[in-house]
Amino acid sequence: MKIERFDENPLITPADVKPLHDGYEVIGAFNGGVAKYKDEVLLLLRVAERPISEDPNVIKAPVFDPKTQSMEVLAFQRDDEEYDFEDPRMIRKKNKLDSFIYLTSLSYIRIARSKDGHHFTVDDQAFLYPFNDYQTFGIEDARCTQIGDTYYINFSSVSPVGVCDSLVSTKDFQSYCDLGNIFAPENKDVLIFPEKINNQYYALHRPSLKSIGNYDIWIASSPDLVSWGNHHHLLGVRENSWESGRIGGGLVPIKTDEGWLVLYHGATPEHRYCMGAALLDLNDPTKVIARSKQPIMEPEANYEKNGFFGDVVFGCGGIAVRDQLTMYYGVADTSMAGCTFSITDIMKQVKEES
Ligand code: MAN
Repeated sequence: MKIERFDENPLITPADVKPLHDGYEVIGAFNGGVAKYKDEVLLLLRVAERPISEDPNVIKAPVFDPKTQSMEVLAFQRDDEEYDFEDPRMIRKKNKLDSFIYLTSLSYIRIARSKDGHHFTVDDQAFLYPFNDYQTFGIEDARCTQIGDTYYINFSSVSPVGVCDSLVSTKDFQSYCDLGNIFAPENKDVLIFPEKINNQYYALHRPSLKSIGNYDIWIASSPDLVSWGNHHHLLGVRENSWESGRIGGGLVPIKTDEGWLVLYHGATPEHRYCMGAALLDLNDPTKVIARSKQPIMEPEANYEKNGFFGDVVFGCGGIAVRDQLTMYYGVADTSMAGCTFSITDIMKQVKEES
């Protein structure tokens, strides 16, 4: 697969973003949703801030209280026998390693704007900051779907009651209308299709199952973008492969003559994240026409392999113009990068390998 990574990569790094809070540092500006708005490309960045810890043996966890609009910071000793600190993203209990109890940073959504798609300026303020009790641990990984002149932005809301997927709409990227939680916990990686199909809206989603089943991609439909039903299992993880641990929707589906092209992420149980592609039927996206066996992109560049959480390429949006797809993607849970693909090349790989 021919991929042209931008010469300017990484396009946005934590050093380009000023923390909103005194005593905090920005450790990530990544996994940004993408919108074309007027004559600009907007990236809806996930900015992760954490309280600065002067002592390497002290690990801090920020928790936001939307009622008082204040942050509480909890502190843990690294040698505390009760907790596990191995994954830098989270704090877990040693006797319950399959889930976390706190995150080590708080994420929210901040907009970066660009006229040429390569050079971005990051807004001074947040666009979406935790605003309810489902978001006390943060807001993460936005995707943006334009339908008419309205932009629908969905994202993960993280709190002690789980990770759910929430939706807001905007027409100007200044103010927004809250449309509530659209998928209950645990659910992530929701991609809303950019138009109705047979009079229904469609979305891909990724329930995270605990008792049986895998981290697979499902599809649902809705009459109004808020109530979702008609759930079908769509794509499963593949054993002994680059996508054996989990898969989840990446870029908002792209309409082509041959079907809906979906770029998704797949990871190993060791959390190496690549991008894969699948083609869904234009008139019935619950039907998979083809799916690539090999990833279409793997972490190769230094900025993709090394960072806060290395070996991650994580696309949340793109812009397709004729045959060229520009993908903006998070690298190593740290920064943003950009690259281009030929849609014909992706289609060729998807169809050849199915
Ligand atoms: C995973 C990772 C983290 C994220 C949490 C909560 O562990 O994607 O980056 O903060 O889930 O969503």
